[in-house]
Amino acid sequence: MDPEAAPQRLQTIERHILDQQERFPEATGRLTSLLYDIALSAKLIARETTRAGLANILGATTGINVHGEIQQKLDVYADEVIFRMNDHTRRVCVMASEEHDELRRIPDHHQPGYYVLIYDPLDGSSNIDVNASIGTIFAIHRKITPGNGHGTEADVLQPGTALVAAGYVVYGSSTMLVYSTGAGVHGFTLDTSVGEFLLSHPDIRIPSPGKYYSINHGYEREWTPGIRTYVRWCQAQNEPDMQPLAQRYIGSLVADFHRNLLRGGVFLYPGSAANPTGKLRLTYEVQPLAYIAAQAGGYASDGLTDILDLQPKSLHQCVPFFVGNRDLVEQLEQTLAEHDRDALARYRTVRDAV
Ligand code: AHM
Ligand code: MG
Repeated sequence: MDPEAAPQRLQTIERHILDQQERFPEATGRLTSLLYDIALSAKLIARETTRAGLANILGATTGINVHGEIQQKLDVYADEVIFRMNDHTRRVCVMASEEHDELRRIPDHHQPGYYVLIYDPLDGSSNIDVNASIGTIFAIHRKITPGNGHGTEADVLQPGTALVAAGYVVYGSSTMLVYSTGAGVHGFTLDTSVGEFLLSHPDIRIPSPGKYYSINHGYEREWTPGIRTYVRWCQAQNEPDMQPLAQRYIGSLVADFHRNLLRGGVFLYPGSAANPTGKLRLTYEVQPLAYIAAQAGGYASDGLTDILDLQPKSLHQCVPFFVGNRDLVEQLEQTLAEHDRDALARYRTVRDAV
């Protein structure tokens, strides 16, 4: 074999996480190992998602999850893989998942650790049967309650500013893991022939100007005047000198977010008059993606407040979610402030109710 054909510089995710850890001389390696276990879970999930049809694993179980949605078999599989990968390592004190109403306790015969792991095991799972991209989202906090015991709700319900790390995996035309520990955003592509995530997108910055706006147009009749005005602005309806943004919406949050992160743009999942908090969940969908966006130079808001500053009230709490290039999201906040004063006040009341 020609030695010239060897790759110039290969960095595995393990090596990269270890290098990041060296920034913290006091680090014990527990976070590094936890991230590595998440990467390993992602490989197992990717193995199943890529052969979903072949393995006859497609289709729904008879289970209904806490949100009343039919669980897909792969949801259940992904949920269990992540839990079992982390329930005995002494690194995690409690877990929480989209698929479970309550916190997931570390089994009594294992010792709880120092970190809190919150995850959406397989987001966008209604896309599985049509072979569109789906994703896993994860968020990691430190335990803040005293003692070495099990984590509690207080450990799970922390603001995004307290995140230690967050990321996502997108199972698409290839499998990519994107994560941050607060020193930029780094993306890795799974090389299935060697079974390793290799650094493919170092130090991702959201490009400017943004290219896309992403919203479900099917709900247009539910939109507030502010959202209508903003979408018309994205389309440059009244701005002859502005280049319109192109519209893209898969309906799979990780995939929509990932595309906009790499190409620039804004993703919107607003509330409606009937449902002012929208659909997306703060702790395991919105906070981690807001953290990644901020680390890549972007910004995320619920229309009123920086997402990272919100104090979650409950595990499955929903908030409106607007994320992308900072200028695009700030423009949205401004438009909502001008056009949606009453709707914002109603939303604020719901959001801030204890
Ligand atoms: P899920 O957690 O049940 O998979 O639902 C979340 C998904 C997101 O991936 C996506 O952004 C959103 O639902 C799409 O919702 P809608 O079909 O209402 O536009
Ligand atoms: Mg989800």
